[in-house]
Amino acid sequence: MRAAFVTSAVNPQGYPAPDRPEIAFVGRSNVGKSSLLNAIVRQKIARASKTPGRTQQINFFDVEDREAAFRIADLPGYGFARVPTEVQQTWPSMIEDYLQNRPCLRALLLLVDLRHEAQPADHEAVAWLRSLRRPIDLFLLGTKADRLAKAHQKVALIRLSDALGVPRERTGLASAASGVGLDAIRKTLLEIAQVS
Ligand SMILES: Nc1nc2c(ncn2[C@@H]2O[C@H](COP(=O)(O)OP(=O)(O)O)[C@@H](O)[C@H]2O)c(=O)[nH]1
Ligand SMILES: [Mg+2]
Repeated sequence: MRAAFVTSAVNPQGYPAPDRPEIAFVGRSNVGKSSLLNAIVRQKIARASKTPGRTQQINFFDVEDREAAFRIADLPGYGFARVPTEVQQTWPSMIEDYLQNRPCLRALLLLVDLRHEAQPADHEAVAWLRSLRRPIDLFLLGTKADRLAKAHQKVALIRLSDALGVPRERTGLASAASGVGLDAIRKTLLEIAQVS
């Protein structure tokens, strides 16, 4: 799998042409989106930030593999209290516009920290994603799995799956640090990209 940064955009005019299947990563700020993306493609393409909540644009990355080409959209994190109010108010309309109207969007990967219960912001995000005019496949990834003992990882994932109402076959463990779950995620991404 090879990946390259394409562009950052704050509105539809800035999006790349919708010329390949797109998969969006969503989740709370600091949940590990950028780190996971880097780990999946084994490259440092997304910046993992020390100042959470700063990325208020959509970052697009093209990914090529022998079997498929697709694009990952790294959406701004939600639910981080330290984001300036002004910014907090601008992201929902930008994200809503993206989710409602992006023609090549195939699936959403919702990232939730495996160590914690689903937060109110995660519940809100799921409810909101389910209220979109068009249904978009939703997958749930429990991130930073390395922080839990192996015996607890699956239990925590099932708890998140039940809490957020995402079927278990659409959930997975993820750790950028230990590599847990990465092969399964790569396989899922390729499957999504290959469905015509
Ligand atoms: N232990 C552990 N820490 C992680 C993992 N992924 C990310 N982090 C840390 O979590 C913080 C936020 O990561 P980042 O990728 O920037 O999250 P984002 O805001 O969702 O893009 C950083 O300090 C990362 O080093 C992981 O798999 N395991
Ligand atoms: Mg990030």
